[in-house]
Amino acid sequence: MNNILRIAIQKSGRLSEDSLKLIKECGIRFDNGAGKLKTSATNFPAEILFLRDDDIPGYVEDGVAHLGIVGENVSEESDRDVNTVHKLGFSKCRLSIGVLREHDYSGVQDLEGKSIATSYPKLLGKYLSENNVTAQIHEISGSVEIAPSIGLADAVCDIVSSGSTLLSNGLKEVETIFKSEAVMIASKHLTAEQQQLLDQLLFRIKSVQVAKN
Ligand code: PRT
Ligand code: ZN
Repeated sequence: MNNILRIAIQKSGRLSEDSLKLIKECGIRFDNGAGKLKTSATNFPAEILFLRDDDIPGYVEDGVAHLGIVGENVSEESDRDVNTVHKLGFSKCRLSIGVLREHDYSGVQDLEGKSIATSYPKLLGKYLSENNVTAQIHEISGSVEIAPSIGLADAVCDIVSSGSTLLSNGLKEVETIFKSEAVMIASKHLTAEQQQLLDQLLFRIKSVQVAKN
């Protein structure tokens, strides 16, 4: 167990395909039969765990997984004690604040005393306190963008990629508080063998990235 790497990736979602592709491009072969939650690589001492992205930082902190691929937004929000070892360049997005389009917004101070719906209370709280703004953070787990139009909150703080979800909910993007992409995170308690395997893997990942640029 001390000389294999357990790599946690998202089971199904926006990170899954690119995470699998990256591992395959590194020359690591494995059977990912449908519905499997764990699989072993056939030509590298590694196991792949398929998890919900939100669970990955905790598994890596606990050392149940040695490595994980996750959005920086999720890793930062989780506040888990892990090392971010490499940026992977896919699933780029941003965490932004949006307000109703008709709202006459002139700056972050306009959020004072307002309520903001988000699934990212820690990152939002940090941003607000850095900007000396006191606002009420309303934590909800999904469909955040609907909150202003149904009167649940004055503003939202959510992940934006193309911006079309904000637009179709009558919102405009007014502040970007965090820029994100997929990252590789690692446990702080790797054995010397695992660290060596991680170094090999990172070398392969960097070679793949260089070949693409
Ligand atoms: O089931 P599980 O918990 O594993 O997955 P999930 O549903 O929590 O996450 P998933 O698969 O939706 O996203 C995984 C990661 O992809 C996120 O943590 C981000 O790092 C990254 N990512 C990149 C995005 C987006 N782009 C994105 N557009 N995550 C979410 N969105 C959503 C956003 O929440 C909003 O509802 O898409 C909508 C906005 O998109 P645009 O293009 O309309 O602006
Ligand atoms: Zn999730």
